[in-house]
Amino acid sequence: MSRLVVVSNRVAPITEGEPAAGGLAVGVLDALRAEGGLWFGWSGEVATDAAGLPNPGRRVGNIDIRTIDLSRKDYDEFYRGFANGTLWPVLHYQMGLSRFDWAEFAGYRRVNALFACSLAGLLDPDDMIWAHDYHLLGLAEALREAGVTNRMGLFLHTPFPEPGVLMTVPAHAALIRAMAAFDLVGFQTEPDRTAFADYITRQAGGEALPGGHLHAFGRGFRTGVYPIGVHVDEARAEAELPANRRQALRLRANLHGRSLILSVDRLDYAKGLRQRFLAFERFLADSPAAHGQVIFMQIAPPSRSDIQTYREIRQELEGEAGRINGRFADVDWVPLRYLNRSFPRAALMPLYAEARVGLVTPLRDGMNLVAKEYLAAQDPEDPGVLVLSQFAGAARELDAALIVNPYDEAGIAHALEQALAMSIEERRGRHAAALDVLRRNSLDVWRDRFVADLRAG
Ligand code: ADQ
Repeated sequence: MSRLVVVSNRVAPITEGEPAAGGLAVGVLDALRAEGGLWFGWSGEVATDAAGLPNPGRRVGNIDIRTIDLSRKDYDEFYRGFANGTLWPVLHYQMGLSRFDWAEFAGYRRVNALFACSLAGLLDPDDMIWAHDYHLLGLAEALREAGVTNRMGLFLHTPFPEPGVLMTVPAHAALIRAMAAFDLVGFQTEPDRTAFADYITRQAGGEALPGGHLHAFGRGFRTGVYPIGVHVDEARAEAELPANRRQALRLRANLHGRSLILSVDRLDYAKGLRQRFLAFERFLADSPAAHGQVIFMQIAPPSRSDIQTYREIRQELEGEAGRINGRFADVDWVPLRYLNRSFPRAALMPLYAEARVGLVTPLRDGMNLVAKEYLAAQDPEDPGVLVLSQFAGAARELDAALIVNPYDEAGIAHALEQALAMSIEERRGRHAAALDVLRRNSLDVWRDRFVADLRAG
């Protein structure tokens, strides 16, 4: 059987026997552990003498790991610049936060070509290449230019926006042409796939054929929908494991029987944290009976903090948290706890299980694994309620959640009231329905379907 070669921007620092952090890392590791293979990507190091040559390899279990370093210019133009300053906001419909610079786009293409050239020397003829996410939209095109003819697939973890939104990126045509060099392009949801196909047919003169096949730029390729999932039973087992529950037990003791609303996100403007804080303020204003009875805890470790918009959102949230607490806190109750820190994934699961409400309200999200982890971690006999943004990919599957518009403060406030008052019968019913979906679309199913489709051609 052909070897699986996974390419992602970062190779997660993994240690044998320990779980990986983050959605992409968990999914990728899982895919590789199942049949072994090679994981290739950026080391995370910015080196002054980066020559694009792979660093010495290492092996973890049945996985070979190869990395390259980036230069400061690569990092600035590719990572901070086009990938996270231009593409990320547009992919999340936040065009106002996007900036564009042709030099940065050239840097993006240069780093994709650097990945391709370094990887080409490590490939066997029948290796199957699986690229991940918005950093590597140009990888297949660059590999083909380097003479590589292997099968190549891309899975996009983010949303894919409608053509009119994508076209706010001046380099949109070159980007789409590059994506069409893959043999298989996978999306989280059908609307994402349709938006891409719309661009191909309406803007690129291409043709859509049955079965997700597209024809454009003189070649045929396939698209598909592969919603990423979680290991359902593992999440519940982690939630129950005494070794993971230290923080959760401290939290429970400190809640004194109050109900907990919990949100967990990377600190990112696409996650809708500011709007969520304002919705919680609205809830407190509308529900005096909840004062002293409910605590909202937001866990949000900083990410990409060398990008200006990320520094701004952090400052803004600190201001809002202080203001809301100043307005409502009492001598023995602080309504909003804002934690700017990360937790080991295993410790998150028992925290989810403590929460009466999981509040997940991104403005846009490819999938949102926190929503799925929250449900998977619940005690089925006494489960909490998920309040979920209609603009998270997960909302396509989880209609058993209370679905809200993340821009509607009053609507979220109302959903919080409804969740906190929900009967145990209704909570059990919704939770059981959601778990059925999570099991059907587990992380294993995601991996197996993508790999099978890529292999099938
Ligand atoms: P993210 O934007 O990072 O992922 P998400 O899907 O929620 O968002 O995954 C975050 C992962 O990181 C979860 O597994 C969560 O447990 C973990 N995490 C979050 N906050 C944490 C904290 N404070 N401490 C420790 N761990 C934390 C991108 C896309 C998503 C898509 C995933 C996977 O933006 O839309 O669902 O990839 O495809």
